[in-house]
Amino acid sequence: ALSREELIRAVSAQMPAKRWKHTQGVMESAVALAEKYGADPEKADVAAILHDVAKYWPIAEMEAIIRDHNNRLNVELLTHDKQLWHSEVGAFVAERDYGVSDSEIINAIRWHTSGRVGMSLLDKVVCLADYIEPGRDFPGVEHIREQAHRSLEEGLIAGFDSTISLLLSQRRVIYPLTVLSRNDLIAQLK
Ligand code: DGI
Ligand code: FE
Ligand code: FE
Ligand code: FE
Repeated sequence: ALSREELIRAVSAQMPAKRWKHTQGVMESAVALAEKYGADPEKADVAAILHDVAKYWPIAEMEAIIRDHNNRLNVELLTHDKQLWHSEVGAFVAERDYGVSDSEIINAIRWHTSGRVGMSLLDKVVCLADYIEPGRDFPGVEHIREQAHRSLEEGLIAGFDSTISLLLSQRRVIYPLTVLSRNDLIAQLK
């Protein structure tokens, strides 16, 4: 397996400097959330390093990976927004190209954009860190940060609400799992 330094070098080489800066922010926030909420900080760190590894891959390459591995990957994603593909492909390449064998880490990468029903503790930490990392400055991020102090679930509900609101305002298609994940988090608070 690669050392952490080798992993960082390989991943950072696949993205522009601003995306690597975002990734470093997610690493910092994911480790902090893991420590606060009792997840494994080392797993949070590795998942954060790799979460956007495929973000700048050519669309055709992402599509080819999903099609060629349709026994394991969700081909239905190809009928949805291309923005949703990089997490599925990222999880696959983390395992294939970077030797990550821990299924908790693979799942946290896979579900970091949409969430899923029954998110694991590590899924929640990485998905929320992606919203609140120090470099994020979209409207409403402060509210998500405040909710993140209360609980992972409150933070993520605020995060998914902001994504869904943005998609609504832009008249874009909402991936149904994003809504199901948000509803499931509300159910978990009851
Ligand atoms: O990769 P990042 O930019 O760090 O963040 P991310 O993996 O959460 O991806 C965010 C992008 O994905 C953003 O452009 C909105 C889009 N997205 C997230 N959920 C949905 C979605 N797009 C559609 N169409 N539907 C969704 O439910
Ligand atoms: Fe992402
Ligand atoms: Fe996200
Ligand atoms: Fe990200």
